[in-house]
Amino acid sequence: MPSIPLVSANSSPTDAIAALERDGCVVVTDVLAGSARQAIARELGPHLEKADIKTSLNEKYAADGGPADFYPGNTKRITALAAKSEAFRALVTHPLMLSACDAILSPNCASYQVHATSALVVGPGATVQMLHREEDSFQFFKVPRPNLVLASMWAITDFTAANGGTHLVPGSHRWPGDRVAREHEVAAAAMPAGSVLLWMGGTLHGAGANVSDNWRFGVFLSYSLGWLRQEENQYVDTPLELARTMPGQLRDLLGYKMHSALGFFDPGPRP
Ligand SMILES: O=C(O)CCC(=O)C(=O)O
Repeated sequence: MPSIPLVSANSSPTDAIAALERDGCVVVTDVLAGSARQAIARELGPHLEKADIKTSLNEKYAADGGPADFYPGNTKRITALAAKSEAFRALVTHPLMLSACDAILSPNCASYQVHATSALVVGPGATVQMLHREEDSFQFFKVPRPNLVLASMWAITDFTAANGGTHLVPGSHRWPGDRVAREHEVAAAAMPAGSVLLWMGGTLHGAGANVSDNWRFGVFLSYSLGWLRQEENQYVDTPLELARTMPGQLRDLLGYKMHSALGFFDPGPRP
């Protein structure tokens, strides 16, 4: 089985970025303190309690012509995390993420933005998710695509090969579109709580099956080039009234910022 490079938060971000560019994925340990994890879990808890444990979405998607194994059951998914959790917002502007985005995305844009957010809580009995690429929404670019998206998964609980730790195919960010991953090319992200897994938008990945008795709690956060359509509609999920209360850097990253001529708006009469 291939392995996912592991670096400590104490080393320079350039080590993590070099591994990310080389292998398409990297785990950085000790990034998120216990207090921050608890705050995220506390703030998202009431939303997760109300969330469906998706059991039948695969059937629905297959009936609609979608992939048959994108939404394995026994998984809770909630989105709009920037609106739901103040502790989550600190992840969006985390220096490690900004360094990685500067290296991976900035060469292709004037500024990058949040692409999508979600809490992905994989329960016992969940089956394996199909491998996919974060950049698959951008079908008009042929694989391997230019760097469009950078993704991350923050371990709120431990991730193991048994509890649904994310599957990744190291090196697949450079593969041609018709190359299919074989079983021995897939690695499971085993990482202690407080770690963050980063992967390139072109890296094949998917949630693992959970054959343990524990829930795997991860927080997903991705970024894209500022001239692309965001995967999650941040203007709906973080409406202007809420965005106005946020620090400028966070608000800009959520998309309340122009990219060259894109995204102008009528600010209304000046006071
Ligand atoms: O939960 C995971 O580990 C990965 C989930 C994922 O890639 C997705 O739902 O698109």
